[in-house]
Amino acid sequence: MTTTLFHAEDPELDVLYRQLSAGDLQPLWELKGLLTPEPAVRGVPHRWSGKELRELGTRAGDLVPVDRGGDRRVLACANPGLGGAPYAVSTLWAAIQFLNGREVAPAHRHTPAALRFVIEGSGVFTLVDGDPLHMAAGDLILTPSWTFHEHHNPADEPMIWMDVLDLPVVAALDAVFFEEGPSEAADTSVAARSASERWYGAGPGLAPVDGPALPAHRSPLLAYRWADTDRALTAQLVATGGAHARIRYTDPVRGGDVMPTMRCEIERVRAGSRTGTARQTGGRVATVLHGTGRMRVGGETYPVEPGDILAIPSWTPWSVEAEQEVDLFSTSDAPVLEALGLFRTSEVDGADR
Ligand code: GTQ
Ligand code: FE2
Repeated sequence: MTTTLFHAEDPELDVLYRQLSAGDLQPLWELKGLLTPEPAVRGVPHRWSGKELRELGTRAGDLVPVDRGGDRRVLACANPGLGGAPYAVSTLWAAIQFLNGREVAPAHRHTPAALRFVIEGSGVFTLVDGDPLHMAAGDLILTPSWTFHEHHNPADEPMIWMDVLDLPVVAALDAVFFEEGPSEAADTSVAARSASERWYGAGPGLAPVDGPALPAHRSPLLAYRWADTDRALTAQLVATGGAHARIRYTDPVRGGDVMPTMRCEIERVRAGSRTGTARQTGGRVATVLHGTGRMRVGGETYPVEPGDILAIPSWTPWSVEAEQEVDLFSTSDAPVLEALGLFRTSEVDGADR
């Protein structure tokens, strides 16, 4: 197969163009849209309704066994601007995962990193390299790159949660590896608290002196509990007396982002107030944990309620307006852009974002 063939009026140039094509070469002067004044973003603003995600996830739970397709019953959010790619924005996978009562999604590991954020329910626990992490509403659970993970639902009720993965970034770097986990049954005599939390989740500013070696590229804490997050949001609103609080989930020892490719944040917007509008390079996916209101993303305005997932593409201004107090969790690929010196932000109105 030869590369694109360009044409020219000038017969000699036209010959050159044919030779270039045969030689797998392209003339830059004929190429459009490479060096754009601002990012040419293919993803578009989008909202997936939480109600619909729940209904369709439940239907998949009735119809599809869990061992089909990567051993996970997952519905991927496919941004309508991305030509059918199963990505919420060009750099992030977002999905809902549905696990029926008594089901197990077996162990595997992959180089793309994942996180889970729970909107409602509880009961499932995820084993991350053998460490059991309970999942309940408002919790953030990490499954970093190349850690074995499996999901167990010992309860009778199904459970649903949101997954976010850096898969598009890892795929773009041609660095995807995957392998199945050990097939022997995991130890499911589950401790009340994960080892990661016992060592690193003791409390603000308290780190073990002789703890297990810190993992090189990610937080040693794998579960961020809603009770702690809620307390931090509440305290920040008291501290500022304002109507908008924002928290970043961090490595409790070294202070950086929880994983090298994904930044996790949560914000609370008081009933009746509105955030400023700003934008940043890199994609973001957000989900509503509590509350109702409206989100503006680019030129779109979406009414939002719990469970909704929103795609906020790179360099797209966005803001939140709360009717009832909103708690909004979001993940962005900001750490990647920062590491590469490509992170930019700009306020569109209001300093508050
Ligand atoms: O739970 O292990 O949404 O491997 C996509 C790929 C979830 C998982 C996803 C996965 C998982
Ligand atoms: Fe996985």
